[in-house]
Amino acid sequence: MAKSRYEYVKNFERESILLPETYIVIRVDGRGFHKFSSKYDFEKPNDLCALEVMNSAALKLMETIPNIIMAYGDSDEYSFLLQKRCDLFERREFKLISTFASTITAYYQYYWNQSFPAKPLQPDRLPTFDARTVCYPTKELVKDYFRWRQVDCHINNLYNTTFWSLVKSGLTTQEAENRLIGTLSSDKHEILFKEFGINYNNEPEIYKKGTILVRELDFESDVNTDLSKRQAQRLEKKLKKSEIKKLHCDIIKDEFWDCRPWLFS
Ligand code: DGT
Ligand code: MG
Ligand code: MG
Ligand code: MG
Ligand code: MG
Repeated sequence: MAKSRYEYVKNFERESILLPETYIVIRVDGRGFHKFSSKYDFEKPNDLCALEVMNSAALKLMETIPNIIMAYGDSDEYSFLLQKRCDLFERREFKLISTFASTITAYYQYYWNQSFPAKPLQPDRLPTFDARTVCYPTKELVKDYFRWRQVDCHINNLYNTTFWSLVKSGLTTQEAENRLIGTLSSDKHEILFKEFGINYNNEPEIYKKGTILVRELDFESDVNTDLSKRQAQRLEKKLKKSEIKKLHCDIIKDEFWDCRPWLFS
């Protein structure tokens, strides 16, 4: 087709191509979920049903994009790991982040309507998500990224569990906040145990550890980091057919990673 005289405006477009041979992590996060959770009356500190809406949306996104090898989420956020050799959208950053943000938003709304028929979404506060990408050049950095998110989940959950126990026992939110200033993790464990009979270690794993979605293969699958082109294609096929498991386990220790070499193939 002949070019129109207006075609030149395309020259003003800008592209950002993510570094090749690096692990791309895309994190989506709910916009203004502090207000969203209060408008739709989330249970405090954790609303299991709302967390499952997030998990379902993330799982669906992962099913539609086979390049996502694992994901980790808690609260209103989810991080997705793409394979090192991933060529989705030719690694165009804006295309990736806009697709992830809009797809998670669409699925979140879909599953919300399924899970909360009694709480229809109102146009003055709809759930929407932002997204960002980070490229990590090494396995160790990727592991530390996910460890960072899980530690964050743990710190927030311990704080929130203690905070809301204090508030539910009669303190104002300001009083509860003051009570927790300067407390260590061990102090919060003690407040929970001594004042509320709660052993934090027995709290549900989904709250303490967040949720991991991971494509599973048998450990025996011959996976190493230097696959030939044919081996890589075979692994790709296997991964596409593999089951996506939902876990609430520790990803800080090496064990999770050591058992799953295909995450870095
Ligand atoms: P942002 O991300 O900068 O647009 O602002 P927010 O308000 O989304 O802040 P963020 O993402 O740092 O924190 C997530 C908020 O969502 C936080 O205020 C707690 C709330 N939230 C998330 N999950 C739950 C839940 O299960 N129950 C309750 N009560 N609140 C939750
Ligand atoms: Mg934020
Ligand atoms: Mg948020
Ligand atoms: Mg957040
Ligand atoms: Mg188009």
